[in-house]
Amino acid sequence: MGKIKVFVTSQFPEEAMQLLGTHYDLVMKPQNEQLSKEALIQKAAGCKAILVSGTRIDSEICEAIKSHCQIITCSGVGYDNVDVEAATRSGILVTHNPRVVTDATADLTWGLLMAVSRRIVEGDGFVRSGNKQWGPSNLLGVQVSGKTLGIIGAGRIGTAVAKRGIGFNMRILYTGRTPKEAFEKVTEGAYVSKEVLFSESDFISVHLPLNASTHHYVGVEELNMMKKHAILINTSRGPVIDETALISALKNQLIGGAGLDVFEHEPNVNIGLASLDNVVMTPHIGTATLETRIRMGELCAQKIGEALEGRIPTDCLNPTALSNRVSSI
Ligand code: 8YV
Repeated sequence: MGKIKVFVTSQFPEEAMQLLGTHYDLVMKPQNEQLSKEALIQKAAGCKAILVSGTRIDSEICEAIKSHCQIITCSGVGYDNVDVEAATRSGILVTHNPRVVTDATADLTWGLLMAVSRRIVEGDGFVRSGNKQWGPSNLLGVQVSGKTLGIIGAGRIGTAVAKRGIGFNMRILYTGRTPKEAFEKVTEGAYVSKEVLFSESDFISVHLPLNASTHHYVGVEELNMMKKHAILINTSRGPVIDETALISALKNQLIGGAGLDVFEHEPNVNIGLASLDNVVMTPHIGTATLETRIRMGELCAQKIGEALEGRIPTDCLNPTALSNRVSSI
């Protein structure tokens, strides 16, 4: 019998693809092409698993693939692109990778924070342009050390970002639904209201999953609370910030700047952001280190194997889906 077919929606580094390819017959979604729902269903036909990175898997797709697909494995920690309830109804297990993404994403968060606060991208352009007007008042940025860092979402990545702030002698504030003892133990951070965090922080980093309660968590009201030189960083999900409100606040210099790795309608980026010097942007590369991406591939291969052996895979979001599995699989 040939290898089991697995549908892969995004090209991972060669090492990860080779590893996956030793176990499975990989069916690739055409890269940089918006596949229609019907075309995706057709491409995924006969595949016992789907390895997904951002591609939307809705209830219609779940219903169409349930006769052969046993698991949808999300390459990262976020799974807002998958209708998990629909997958459960269709008997399809869904997994994600909540731990492997932490350090790479926290590192990039700090990369954006430093790039915005110390105007590194502007400085690079300044040097490359051959501008000779160097001097003590040139490209003045915002001091990071000793300032206040506000963390929205005290999960693994928010905690890792805060721990890095300790090295900069920062005062750590955090907010969220409830206080997190584990976060406070390793960061000495103080749990405060959303209002206090937005009004007292010099740097705010957002680490929220995307769902109905976090959509536009940062809007006009929150941006108006921020200090004039405060900097907002988002490496979580674009729609947690009202991008139109953010552009207005940046243009009107209500806040100091923004570092963004995710966008409300990515890969389409609001042209209003591209025209601003006080914004540094990257194309959703929070986990884009070779080590992390290879490990993500390894973990997805492991979880596919667990599911196809009839077990509940590690980091499964919907184990009850097993009881709804189509008997013909
Ligand atoms: C991307 C992420 O899924 O972990 C997440 O939720 O957004 C990232 O890991 C990954 O980089 C593939 O695009």
